[in-house]
Amino acid sequence: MLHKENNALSCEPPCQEGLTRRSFVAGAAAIGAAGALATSAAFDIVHPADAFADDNAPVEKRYSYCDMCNHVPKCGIVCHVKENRIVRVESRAKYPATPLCAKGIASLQELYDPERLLVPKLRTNAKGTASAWRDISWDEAYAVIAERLSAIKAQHGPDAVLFFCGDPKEPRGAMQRLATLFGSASYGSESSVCAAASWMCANLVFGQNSMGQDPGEATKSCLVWSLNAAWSQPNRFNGLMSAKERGTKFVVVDPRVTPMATGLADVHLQLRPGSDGALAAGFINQLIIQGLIDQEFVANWTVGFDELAAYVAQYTPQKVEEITWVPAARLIEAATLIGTNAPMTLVTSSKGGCHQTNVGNYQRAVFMIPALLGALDVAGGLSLGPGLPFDYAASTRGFQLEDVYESEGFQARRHDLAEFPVWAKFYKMMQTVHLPEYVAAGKIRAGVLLGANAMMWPNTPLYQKAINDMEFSVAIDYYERSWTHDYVDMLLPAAMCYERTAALALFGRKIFLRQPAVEPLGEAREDWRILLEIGCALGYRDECFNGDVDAALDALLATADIGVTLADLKAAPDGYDVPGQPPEERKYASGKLRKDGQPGFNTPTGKVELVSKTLADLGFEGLPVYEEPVHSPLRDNPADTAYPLVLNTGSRVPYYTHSKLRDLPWLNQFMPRPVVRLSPKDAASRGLATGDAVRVFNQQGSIEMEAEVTNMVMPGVVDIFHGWHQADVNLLTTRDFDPITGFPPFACGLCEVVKK
Ligand SMILES: Nc1nc2c(c(=O)[nH]1)N[C@H]1C(S)=C(S)[C@@H](COP(=O)(O)OP(=O)(O)OC[C@H]3O[C@@H](n4cnc5c(=O)[nH]c(N)nc54)[C@H](O)[C@@H]3O)O[C@H]1N2
Ligand SMILES: Nc1nc2c(c(=O)[nH]1)N[C@H]1C(S)=C(S)[C@@H](COP(=O)(O)OP(=O)(O)OC[C@H]3O[C@@H](n4cnc5c(=O)[nH]c(N)nc54)[C@H](O)[C@@H]3O)O[C@H]1N2
Ligand code: SF4
Ligand SMILES: [Mo]
Repeated sequence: MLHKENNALSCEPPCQEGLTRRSFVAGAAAIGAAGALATSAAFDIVHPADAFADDNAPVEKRYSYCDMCNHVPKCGIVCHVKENRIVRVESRAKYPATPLCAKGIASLQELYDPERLLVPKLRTNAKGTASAWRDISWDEAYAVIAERLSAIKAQHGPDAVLFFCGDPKEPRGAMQRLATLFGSASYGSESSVCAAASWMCANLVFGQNSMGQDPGEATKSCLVWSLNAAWSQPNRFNGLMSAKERGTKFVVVDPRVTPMATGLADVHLQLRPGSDGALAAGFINQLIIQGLIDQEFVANWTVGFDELAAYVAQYTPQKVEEITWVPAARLIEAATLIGTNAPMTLVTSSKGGCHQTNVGNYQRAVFMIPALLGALDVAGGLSLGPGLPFDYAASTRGFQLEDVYESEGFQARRHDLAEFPVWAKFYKMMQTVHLPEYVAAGKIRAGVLLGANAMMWPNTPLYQKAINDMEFSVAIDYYERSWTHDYVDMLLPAAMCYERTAALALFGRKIFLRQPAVEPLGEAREDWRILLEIGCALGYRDECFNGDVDAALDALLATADIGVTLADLKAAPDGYDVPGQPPEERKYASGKLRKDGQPGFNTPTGKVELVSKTLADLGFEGLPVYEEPVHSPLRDNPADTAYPLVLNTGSRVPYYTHSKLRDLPWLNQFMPRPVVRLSPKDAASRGLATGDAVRVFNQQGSIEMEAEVTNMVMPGVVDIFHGWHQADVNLLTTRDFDPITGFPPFACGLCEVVKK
């Protein structure tokens, strides 16, 4: 197993005995020149690179952007390059997302991490045990992939091959194109558990994907429902703080005392995780009772108001307090603050609020709030309507071959249709949470797994087994990770962000092209190139541009049909402004939101749906009804009473991204070991203090970690970050999926904590 124990790390570069700077630089240059001959062993001495750069070598500055948190868009970086090695990174001026956070600064340690995967590898022992590999050439890798995938396709059809991207967003366009070329309707991504629930709920309510919108100059109040941008999107936090300085009022809904709550909130609603549906119903009820609703908008542009009003009437502040633990007076205060400071805007989260068994209902209720207050598509509110034709991963539907995947019968072959009909209506990608079931049933037999991590799912071992049981799988990653790659047949080394081009960075109508700052180390190749070359090996040479990433990006831009070419982007290092009209307000009234040109919204009724027709037609409740989480302290379920603490997992920390970055000395020092955060009250009643070794367990599993006692967490709740292989919290999270979105309850399980 390649992975180091985190507590064995020091902040010092590894010992370089016997190696002078001169000999190292010469060796590195030779390796760079030899390119394909470089081996991973040769790079074990490189850590960190800036310790070895020749001080006298000329420095060249090259522009890039950081991908350490896989955000779209990313923070701008200036790389200081000496002899094909980056010796310094810093924030990039004239770039919309900046400055760098700790992870961005540590990106050099990731780039030159001696444990990076740098050579293609083919398994030589049985899957499911500690891996043994044989180094292979790219040509051999592609030949094996083409032979195995083609054979499985010939015998079981194209849908038996899963094309999957984990958290990395940049390769999505190339991956979906490859899947479609292969003819597989089994394309999926981490969106199965991230963000897509929120987009879908917005779409059900007002016919457009949304996660809300940050305050603009005209915004008077902002409802932040569960985002902790200070740690999950630091570049965005600056903008929110500026809005605060301009006088925007903030309500923050979060179970924890986050920097958003302390830095921004005029009112902080500290709710029990998973009880959001009751809080949202109570919030709407208050807006109605206090007469704060925009009557004109509601009368003309919504359906179902009377039913909604009748439903939420039961959610009095007192009842909401019993369910959510939010004091009644706070709820009233919060609703008044937002309802009397128009225009308001809403900010939701791709994660904190999505991971609940009730998300398909509760997030709809949250998106109804700006609609009820008339804050849709007005200055300072939530703008709607068509922007540039790119998706959030900077690809276009045209490039992904929309004509083919939308063609007759293609989507009807998807494996997830029966379980997740609402999801299937909105997304041309599988909801992949039932992967173990699809593999067990023989529906999926092979996988191209890019940046995939088995620990991202609830009940990890089931997904490890699913990957293990595939007849063939290939993973593409920066590292060998035993918890996932012990179950795959082949492992391919991916180039990191400073070594690659694709995809594009978009900020509204501004587009940035990244050009590689340095050549990839070893034999690593960029994700887009790998996917295009797999396509070539499978026989789609023309459609995959002979593996040429620049040609692919040019084609992508052509499908966007905005008159921009790759050459235009290359000539505009400070970003290319796509000419266009300034955004217009109230497009729903002028008919500019709908494809048919009629006034209204892109919903079946053409109105904002307070009762969803789509859901009602598919046999679901149309109203945003609240249901307790499947495992809840309020359910009085005898099987759960031994686990009195609410388990809130995955709240982001500033120094790690999911399962990544644990080995980087500059970051590892902040949280060297996995911790469970709990309140002083719960710690005292269990005789626990910070630093104690504890066991956290529930009906499903048990993990061991260190206690951290903190007022950040409310009594009755514990907080555990995900992605620690030595204490994987997804051994404790359950597979109780929300029936509308398919999302797992990462935020609202149950557990108990005891001293070891
Ligand atoms: N309990 C719990 N579970 C969760 C969550 C939670 O909050 N709680 N959050 C969920 C969410 S929102 C998400 S997004 C997922 C996280 O999704 P994951 O896919 O688990 O994310 P990572 O661990 O960052 O990355 C997966 C792998 O991709 C590799 N990698 C990173 N970038 C690249 C790249 O550009 N190219 C290639 N080829 N490889 C790359 C990394 O080395 C790593 O091995 O986890 C989900 N799981
Ligand atoms: N440093 C860092 N940054 C990241 C990532 C990372 O791993 N590390 N991951 C990236 C990804 S893929 C994602 S999806 C985003 C996520 O970005 P965020 O959504 O900001 O991430 P979280 O911190 O998980 O969740 C935000 C807040 O939700 C709260 N919360 C938890 N449970 C509930 C609940 O039941 N109801 C409500 N209302 N709030 C709840 C948590 O206390 C937390 O403070 O971050 C991205 N940025
Ligand atoms: S927030 Fe940090 S990790 Fe994310 S892109 Fe910016 S610098 Fe990189
Ligand atoms: Mo995510």
